[in-house]
Amino acid sequence: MAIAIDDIKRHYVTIAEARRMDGLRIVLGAFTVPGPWHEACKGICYVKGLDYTPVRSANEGASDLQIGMGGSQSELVEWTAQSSAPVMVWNDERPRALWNDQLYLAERLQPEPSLIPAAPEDRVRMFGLANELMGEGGLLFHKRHFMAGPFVDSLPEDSPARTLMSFLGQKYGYNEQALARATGRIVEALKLIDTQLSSQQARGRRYLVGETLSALDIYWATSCGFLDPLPEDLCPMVSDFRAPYLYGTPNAEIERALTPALRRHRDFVYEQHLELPIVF
Ligand SMILES: N[C@@H](CCC(=O)N[C@@H](CS)C(=O)NCC(=O)O)C(=O)O
Repeated sequence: MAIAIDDIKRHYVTIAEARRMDGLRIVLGAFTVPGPWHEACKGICYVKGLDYTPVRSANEGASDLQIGMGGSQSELVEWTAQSSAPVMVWNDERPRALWNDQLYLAERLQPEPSLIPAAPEDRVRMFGLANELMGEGGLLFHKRHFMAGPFVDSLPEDSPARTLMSFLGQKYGYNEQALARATGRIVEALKLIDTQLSSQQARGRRYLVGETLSALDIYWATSCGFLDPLPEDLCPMVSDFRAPYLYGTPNAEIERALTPALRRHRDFVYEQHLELPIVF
């Protein structure tokens, strides 16, 4: 049976309400697509049993679908000095808008289970590989160029979707050269993760580094969702977004590099460690 979107959405407070609260608040899109950074942040909290208050990123009264256009995130900018989500805010400390800052904060607030390997070599490997997925210049940033380029060209002139995707493209540095590099960089990142996974499996290990779950497994699971989202019963997202240039594989080279072993590892991480179905 299909799950109604409203049943799987959390209650989100407004930014004004969040600013009056203490404790951990996380600005999330309140939008039913599995944003890979959002899902990673939520997944880390889930594994650690860290409670938080979800916060809408749009201004009070603005549509979540406008994602920052026309000043619709001015309240977020005023609070966090930037305009993307997720953002973690702990008490009156500085807002944390970057994935690695968020991981360190979560580790400090709830050290167990630790998602950063204790062995220095594993740690270096974990952060290096995580950056290939999550960092500027990594898989996710490159995948986003497909939303801006060929996809925008396929949308009707003057449609709201075209305006939104062009806006996001500009924000994230889309240009033809960036798109031309994207497939190579995405394939490179997939090969790095695939090679790491098979070398771990050859040693009888289930996880991407060391012997237990680390943040890298979570980053992989949520990044994979940008290329191959979990099925509708596990990830009841806005269905228009299940498309090659949005949440899917935009070409055969990327499709080939997303190996069955990589997909299986994503399934394993979700089944064993993360909340299913995904709750937005
Ligand atoms: N700031 C994050 C990236 C987060 C990010 O890019 N979020 C996207 C959604 S997945 C976003 O908020 N896009 C809407 C916007 O930028 O206006 C990081 O680099 O760690």
